[in-house]
Amino acid sequence: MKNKLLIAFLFLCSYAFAQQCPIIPLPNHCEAVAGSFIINSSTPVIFEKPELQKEANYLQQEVLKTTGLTLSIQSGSKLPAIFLNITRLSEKNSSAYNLEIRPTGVRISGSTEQGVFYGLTSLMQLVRQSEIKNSGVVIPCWNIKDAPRFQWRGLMLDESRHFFGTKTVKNIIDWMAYYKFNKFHWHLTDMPGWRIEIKAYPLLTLVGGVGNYTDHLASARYYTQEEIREIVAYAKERFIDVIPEIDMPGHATAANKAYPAYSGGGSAKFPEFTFNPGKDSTYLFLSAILKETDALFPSQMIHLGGDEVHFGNEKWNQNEQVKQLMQKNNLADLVAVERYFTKRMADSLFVLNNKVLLWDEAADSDLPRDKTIIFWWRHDRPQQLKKALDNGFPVVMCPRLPFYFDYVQDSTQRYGGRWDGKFNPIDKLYNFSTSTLPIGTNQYNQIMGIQANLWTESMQSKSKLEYMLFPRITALAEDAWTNEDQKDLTGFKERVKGQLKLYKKDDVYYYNPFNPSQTPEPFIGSEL
Ligand code: TNX
Repeated sequence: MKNKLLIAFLFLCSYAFAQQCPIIPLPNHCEAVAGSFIINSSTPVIFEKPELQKEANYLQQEVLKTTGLTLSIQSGSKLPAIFLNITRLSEKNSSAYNLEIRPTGVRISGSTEQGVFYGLTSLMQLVRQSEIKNSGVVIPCWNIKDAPRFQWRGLMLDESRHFFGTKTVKNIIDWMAYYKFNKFHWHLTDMPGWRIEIKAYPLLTLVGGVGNYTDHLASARYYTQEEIREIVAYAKERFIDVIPEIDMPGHATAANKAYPAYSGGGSAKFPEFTFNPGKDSTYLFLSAILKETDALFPSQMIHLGGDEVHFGNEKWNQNEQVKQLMQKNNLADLVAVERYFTKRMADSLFVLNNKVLLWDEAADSDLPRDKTIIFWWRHDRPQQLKKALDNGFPVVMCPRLPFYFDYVQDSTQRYGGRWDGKFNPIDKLYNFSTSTLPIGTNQYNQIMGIQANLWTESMQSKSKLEYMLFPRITALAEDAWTNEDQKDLTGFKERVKGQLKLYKKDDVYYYNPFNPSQTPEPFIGSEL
């Protein structure tokens, strides 16, 4: 009797477990329905609005890539089939979608193409986690109604410190799409290297592209404008905007190596770190760079950095041109000079109808609220978040703890950052909550969303990059997409286990939080 009860209990448990929605980020409504749907090579994809042809084709390609099955696009309404449609959903969010899977067919609807795309992504997550049998891929039936919590679901990649190249970037974009991210912030210029081709100033890449964080003599690596266009188009097909960052007036060392005429000097630790804010020609030089950058990125936003200028602006004090600028414009100190510089550069973006994006050093600037976005990164200074919000700016949250992916994820790891001994394990990332932050009840609409930053000082190789990104990207996705009251760490961890299998299949060098010794930390020679 006891045994029978136990068996019945275990059966019920496994049933309940099987009913857990395996999708990441967890949809906001996910209900199991009896039965399953079989996708095989005779399952047609039928799109009911002509603008969905691209999405239908994307589904064909993804299914082929991951299962080997060849779906065809058909018209009509014959079942079984996968239907894609645009209809007005009750949910107002333009990224909302419904995904209904029944034994007789699959229906994905969204109010926009983007919504339909997210429905497809959820379907693909189910496909990838289902067994492929002779009859095809058998996916359980679900009724999903979903919409994102935040409109900014971002990841930043630093390619100045180390350069990874088109193939790796496309691969990251694929995973971003898989987890419903929509902003790729591309940090293309900094101290070790300048990585974006600018036709008006070829030395930026020919000279400024030489070297990286661990080898200052490494041959020049950078993206040509053609490669950038290719990556931007690839991201666009996946509803991801690419936002370039051209860091100024600090972190400018690589540019200054190429064009020393515009350098404002640096410090002993950070030589040639700044641009010269006292020279008109600096503004002309940088504006020309931004004009070419704007033409490459249809996102109509450029991140101008603006961080850590005090690391290397001490020479401004002795610079005659800066002194004159201060006198002429009544600038009391170097912070005022920095602000003057940022305002002038922001103006050259506004002329191009671009928004200016800046790190939280600009939280109390007087830039226009409707054309500026502040990135709160200094977790130890929540007042910067508060200031930005009180000043009316939209804010993207990426505090170092827990959103810096260059920080290690467990206590035994040797290569990567820490803050005061603290670091960023996946649980902490998952448990991030806005409720403890200084956000007024009427300020939540200014929070655009969340982003993690992959600074790459400690990432020389693709495997190290992947090790830092996977599986933390899943927790980030859920922070950005799923409503806070839906989150559940235990269920999340079960879902992550399903993702680790995919990483293995796809040759992704992930960190295994459940068995860290399984995938050892990649060696970073230069840090020893
Ligand atoms: C701070 S975040 C930086 C980066 C570094 C990072 C390392 C920010 C705006 N600046 O330049 O790569 O810390 O964790």
